[in-house]
Amino acid sequence: MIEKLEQHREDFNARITVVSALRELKQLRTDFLGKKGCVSLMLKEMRSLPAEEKPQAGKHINEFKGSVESLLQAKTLELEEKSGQASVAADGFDTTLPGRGESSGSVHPVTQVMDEIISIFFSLGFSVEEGPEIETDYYNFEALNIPKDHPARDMQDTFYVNEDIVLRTHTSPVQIHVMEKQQPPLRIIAPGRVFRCDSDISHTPMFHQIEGLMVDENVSFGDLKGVMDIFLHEVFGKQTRLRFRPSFFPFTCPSAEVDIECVMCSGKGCRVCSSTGWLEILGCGMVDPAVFKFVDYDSEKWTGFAFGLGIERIAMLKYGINDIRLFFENDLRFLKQF
Ligand code: 2NL
Repeated sequence: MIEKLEQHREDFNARITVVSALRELKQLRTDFLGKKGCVSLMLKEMRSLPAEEKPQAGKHINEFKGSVESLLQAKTLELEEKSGQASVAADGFDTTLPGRGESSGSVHPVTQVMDEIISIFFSLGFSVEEGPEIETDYYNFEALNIPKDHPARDMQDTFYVNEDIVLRTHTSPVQIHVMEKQQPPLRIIAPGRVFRCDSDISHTPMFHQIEGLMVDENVSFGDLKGVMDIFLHEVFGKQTRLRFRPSFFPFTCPSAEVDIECVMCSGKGCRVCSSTGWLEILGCGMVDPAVFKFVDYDSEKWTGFAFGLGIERIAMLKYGINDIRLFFENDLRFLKQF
């Protein structure tokens, strides 16, 4: 037994002197101190020794075990120190390299503009309402006074799920739902995704819209102009000139489109504004009494204004982006600039 122990000791000493990596050291520990290592084996063999030899053998084995443990520990320290000095440990892991670090995310430009617009209207007393992206024909068209033969319902523009169900083409249905449930006075905005079957440099089949609605006694076109004025000057700067142009929407009367002085050329005329000096920003108007009839509001008592705008278009003008599709390609080099 003693002889065998000495053999193991020699073996261990020979092996530990040539160890040069922590991985090899681990193997050495397993071979000597592991469950099936030689120390365990010797302790097992000890049981078959005559009773009077057992204490002596046990003492030697334990002493050997202790010395193996302390030698392994010393070697571990030595190797760890060396790996620090040499930068690269024998197993190829450089403990002194700087970490890869976490790159922080950024808020999507469309979300940033959306948040900014929401906070402007919030300060004017509007609250945010949301609704489903899949709608019935009634809420998306019928209740907005868009009759069956209107061009806006054309298959080319609308994604039909079936004859009666569509992907909403604007967020107006949200306002119809709210008016059905709530009596005036009302001041709401409805931000969200909308869908139209269209795709080119300035159209994507999904984009974001914010619509707004205010209904009360004596709400006038002057109120609409005042609110649009505050809103657009807040987004594009106090010095930006605005103009209201007569327009048409089935759900408002009278209707207008609002232009701002071109942000690229300050009204001098350039490619972005097609040499007109003006950029179309939003559509708005006084809610058509026909819409109020659908939601059972008394249009003798209540009047209201509504407006709608595309977020991506605002973001493109604000940041000078010339292709709407960039917003949805998810190229981080693009997205991180905002
Ligand atoms: C545009 C024009 C507009 C509305 C949206 C609206 C909603 C209800 C009643 C009446 Cl519930 N009107 N919304 C009104 C005028 C214009 O959007 O060019 N959007 C991108």
